[in-house]
Amino acid sequence: MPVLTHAQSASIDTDGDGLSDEQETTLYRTATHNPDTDGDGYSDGQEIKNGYSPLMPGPQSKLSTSDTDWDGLSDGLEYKFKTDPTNPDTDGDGYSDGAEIRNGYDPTDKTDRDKKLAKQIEINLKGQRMKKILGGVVLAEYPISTGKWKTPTPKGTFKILNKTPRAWSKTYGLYMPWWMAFTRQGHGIHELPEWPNGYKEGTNHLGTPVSHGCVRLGIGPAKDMYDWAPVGTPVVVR
Ligand SMILES: [Ca+2]
Ligand SMILES: [Ca+2]
Ligand SMILES: [Ca+2]
Ligand SMILES: [Ca+2]
Repeated sequence: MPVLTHAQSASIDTDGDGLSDEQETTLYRTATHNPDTDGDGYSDGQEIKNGYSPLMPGPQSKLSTSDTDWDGLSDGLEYKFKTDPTNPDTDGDGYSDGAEIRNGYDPTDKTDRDKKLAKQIEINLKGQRMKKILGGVVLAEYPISTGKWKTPTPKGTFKILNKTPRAWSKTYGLYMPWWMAFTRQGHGIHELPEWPNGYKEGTNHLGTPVSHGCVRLGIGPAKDMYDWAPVGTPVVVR
């Protein structure tokens, strides 16, 4: 038998399902000698390509929602974090993969159970979207409203400077729930503002730049980001 180079062995696909043996063994945790691991009539390769889990049968088994090992982390995110979707505690440290990701820890480091993954907030002005990123993996993406053209949100790399659950803007006379400042000039991330008479800005503004330079989030995402991002988290605006 001829000796194969690494590149050749990485491309071997014994069961012809479109995923190499190496991918099946080290990443997807599917069978290398069975093209349809979950037996639902769709090959492992087809399922990955179309966003379905090759480990869970049926048309409801989307990568984004299927959780084969019930550890709180979807099969799709397990693949992105390179954890084992069939083992609830990949690094065997007593904390489930889902709990580690929720709390910002590395679920694959066997030697250091306290190793954290880097958090980052990415703001896309053109797309009016915010990304919640942990260890280079996008955990969530939310619609936002940034500064209108007269008062634009500044581009650049910043960080969360301070946080307060319900800030008051003296300049504009409004409340800014779940406030996180990221410039010294008063730019921050917060929930859709509320006026003292009880009026709250409508969610229809999300996706359109209408603010005075701040980054507005909807009800739910604003608190999610507030609870998730500690002071010091990098904020990249582009
Ligand atoms: Ca294969
Ligand atoms: Ca299948
Ligand atoms: Ca899982
Ligand atoms: Ca663990």
